[in-house]
Amino acid sequence: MATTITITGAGGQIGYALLFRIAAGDMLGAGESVRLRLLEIPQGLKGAEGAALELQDGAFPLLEHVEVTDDPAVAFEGANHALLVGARPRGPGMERGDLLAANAGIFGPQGAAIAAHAASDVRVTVVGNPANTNALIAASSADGLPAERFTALTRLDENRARAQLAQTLDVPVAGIRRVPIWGNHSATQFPDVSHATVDGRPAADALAARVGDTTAWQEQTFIPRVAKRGAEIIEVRGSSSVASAASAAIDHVRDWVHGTDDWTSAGVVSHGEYGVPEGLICSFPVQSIDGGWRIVEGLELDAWARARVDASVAELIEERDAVRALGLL
Ligand code: NAX
Repeated sequence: MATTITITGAGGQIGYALLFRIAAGDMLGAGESVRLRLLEIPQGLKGAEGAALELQDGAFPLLEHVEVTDDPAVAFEGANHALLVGARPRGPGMERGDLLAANAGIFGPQGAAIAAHAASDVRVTVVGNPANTNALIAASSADGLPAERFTALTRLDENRARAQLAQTLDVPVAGIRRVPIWGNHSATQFPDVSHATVDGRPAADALAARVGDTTAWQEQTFIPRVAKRGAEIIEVRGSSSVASAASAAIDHVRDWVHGTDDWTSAGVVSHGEYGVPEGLICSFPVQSIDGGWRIVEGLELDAWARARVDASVAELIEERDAVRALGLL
């Protein structure tokens, strides 16, 4: 039977980059037929309808059906996967509280609609920003669904970090593993190279040979480059990251379904691991085992790394508390 995938914000930029790769089988595999449900707000419907026409013209062998709607109840009906991409961007003069409130007004009702209408095995990937807190709001509104089914995308950050490390070491990115993202998908994120491997061997010595003082390099070069890569893309390209974001979302869902043979990164619910308050959706090093994300436990964090993780977690706590103060959580 075909897998039903709901994509919100499907008429937008990332939606356009995602849909064709999903239809081509890049996300679930070449043997899996898919049914796509595209959810938009009324202003975005034309964009989604246009994409649906092009999907039809792609004659994708794995694509069984496409439906476009602005009704969440219809969009999430029977969904096995929900990619929540549509979000309210920060407008002129908008304070952070306004942004959180506007997005709570989207992700709360969507979480409730997922709980009411989606398949019992539904897995939710939140891409729309602020992704971690949006995922928290959706999970909190989804009565009867375990919070473990709600994740926030931090795979783009990890892919960027692995690519930067590969470039610094002058090795192919495929050999670089274990560069987890800790914390929030924001400028406070902590991309952590301390456990990185190249072709299965620790990268620390090779890195020190290239950059000298590894901590100074991380502080001055690596972390700002990764954390501000979105802004760099906007500056160079003239618009935000789209294809790389869609590709990371595909990586995330594919690994969630098919498993990983090493660590990756995802925003998942904390059960108190590494002292992160229970219930927050925080990015951790994770592995996908038997269809679920497991946080990699027992890693050493030195005082410098600990402070980085704590700063990003503090931001997640602030976002949660701001939404709570508005009575939206
Ligand atoms: P676009 O503005 O091109 O598309 C967003 C679409 O969402 C629009 O078509 C809009 O009509 C729709 N939408 C808005 N509210 C909706 C609702 N309630 N239900 C359904 N659809 C709704 O933005 P795009 O470039 O596609 O980016 C989408 C989101 O991804 C943004 O929030 C962006 O900040 C976020 N990103 C997240 C990344 C991550 O790694 N987690 C990286 C890329 C990106 O910045």
